[in-house]
Amino acid sequence: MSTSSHSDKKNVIVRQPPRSFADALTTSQFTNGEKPDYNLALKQHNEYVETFEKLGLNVILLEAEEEYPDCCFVEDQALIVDNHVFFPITGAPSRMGEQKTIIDTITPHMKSIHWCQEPGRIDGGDVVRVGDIFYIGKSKRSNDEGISQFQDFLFKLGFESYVINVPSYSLHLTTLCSAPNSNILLIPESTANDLVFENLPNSVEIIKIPDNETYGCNTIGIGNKVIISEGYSTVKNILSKKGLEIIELPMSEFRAVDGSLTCLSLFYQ
Ligand code: CIR
Repeated sequence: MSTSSHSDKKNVIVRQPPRSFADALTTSQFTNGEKPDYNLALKQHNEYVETFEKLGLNVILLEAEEEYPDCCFVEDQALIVDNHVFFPITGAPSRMGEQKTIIDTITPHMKSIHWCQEPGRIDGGDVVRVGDIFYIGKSKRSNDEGISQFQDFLFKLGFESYVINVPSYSLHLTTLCSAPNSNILLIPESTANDLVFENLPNSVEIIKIPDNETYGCNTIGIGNKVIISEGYSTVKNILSKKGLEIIELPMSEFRAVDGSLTCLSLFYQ
C-alpha cells in the first residue's frame, strides 16, 4: 500500500531477496525480459534498509525464503491501516505461502485482524492512500470480491474508498502512481484519462509525469523527505521544487520484476 505519509510510523518490515530472485514473476513492463542479478539486488536492498535506519525507523528484517522468489515484495501480503490489518489472499498463486511469516510478525502489534475470504483476491500493491481516502486498483491480481471485502474493512474504520481500473499493461495501481505527501499525486501522463481518482480533495495536486518516467511515479514519502528511484530527473526536479528533500535509491533489479519502492516494505505505528 502506498500511503501519502509515513511520518507517524515507527516500524517497517522488509525481507531480503532470496537467491532464487532471478525466478521472480515479471510482466517485463519495464525491461526487455532480462533477469535480475541476485547480488546487485541484495546490495540495492541493503541501501533501502539503511535508508530507513538513517531515518530513525525500527527495521524488522525478515530472512529470505528460498522457495518464494518474490518474497521480498512484502507490501502485497498485508494491508495495515492505523494498526488494523487486513490479510489479503494474493492474486499470484505462487506467492501465497509467503504470507505465513508476515502474519506471525505483524499480528502481535495489531489492534484488530481481518482476513480476506475466498474467492476474494487482492494484493497490497493495488492500494494507494491519499490522506484519508483509499483508491483500490482492480487488476490482474485484485478481483471484485477481494476489493469489496477490503472496502468493508475500511468502511468500518471510517474511511472512504474508490475503485480504479488498472490498465492491463500494469501489474498494480502502485506501479503507476503514489502520493509522496497528502497534497501531491504523481501519475504518468498517458494514464490521466484512465486513472479516475473520485472525490480527490481539491487540496491534492495531480502531477502528470512523462511516460518514460512511469516507474518513477512510485515514491515513499516520510514527513518532508521522499524516497524516489534513481534516474528519474523529472520526478526529482518536480518534487524538490515542491520543497521535499529527495533520497534517491537504485532499483534496477527490482524494476526488472515489476517491483517498485513501496513493494519492499510494510509500515506500522
Ligand atoms: C510479482 O509479480 O508479484 C512480483 N514480481 C512483483 C510484486 C510487486 N509488488 C508490488 O507492486 N506491490
